[in-house]
Amino acid sequence: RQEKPEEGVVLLRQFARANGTAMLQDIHQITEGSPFRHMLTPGGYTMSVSTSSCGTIGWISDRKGYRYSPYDPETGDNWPVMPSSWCLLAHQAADLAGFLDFVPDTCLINRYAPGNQLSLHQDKDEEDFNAPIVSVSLGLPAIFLLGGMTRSSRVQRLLLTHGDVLVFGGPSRLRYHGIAPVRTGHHPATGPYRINLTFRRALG
Ligand code: MD5
Ligand code: FE
Repeated sequence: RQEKPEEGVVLLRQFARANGTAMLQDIHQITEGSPFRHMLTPGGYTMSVSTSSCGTIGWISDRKGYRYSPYDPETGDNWPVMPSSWCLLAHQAADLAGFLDFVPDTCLINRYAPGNQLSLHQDKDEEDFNAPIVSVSLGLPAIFLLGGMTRSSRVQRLLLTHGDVLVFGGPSRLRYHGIAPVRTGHHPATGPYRINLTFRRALG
């Protein structure tokens, strides 16, 4: 099942479903090394979403700004290695969406508790906007807000459920997007959480 809500946006419903349980086991192991934490925004606010990362570099935020770092500021160590099965899944999803040769160097792991949201923003901390971004949703459902090229553009709402994969690239790489507040619930795979894996190429 493949939907194309906009040019450069491909929704592969249930593409990661069969990998879900194994990916969640990997997430437990990765977050033993680099635990989930609430990043501080440059404006001094604490993000409601908890994050961790794996790969050769990881996304961080603090009073100094948003950027990528080769080590986890909480542990002082390198980020955990990205499982090769994750890299392959992201590569295959990008391929199906028409973005060939995608090799992610980082995966941001976002954990949403009930009520957590992500307000409209663009992902522009990466060096090369030609590479797509692949997003894997696990656990509780959420409403994804797909905006346009300006903050005031019309927003489409897409329901994302366990196993859904979204690919953003080309003319949609810099769209505004966000997540509406996650509703309280229980999912057999994740309990009270929604987890999103965001595969990116941070370094050119
Ligand atoms: C999430 N995470 O569900 C989303 C999935 C983030 C974030 O937004 O920055 O951690 S990634 C959605 C995305 C990425 C890049 C471009 C576009 C959407 N887009 O053009 O719509 O936790
Ligand atoms: Fe984003």
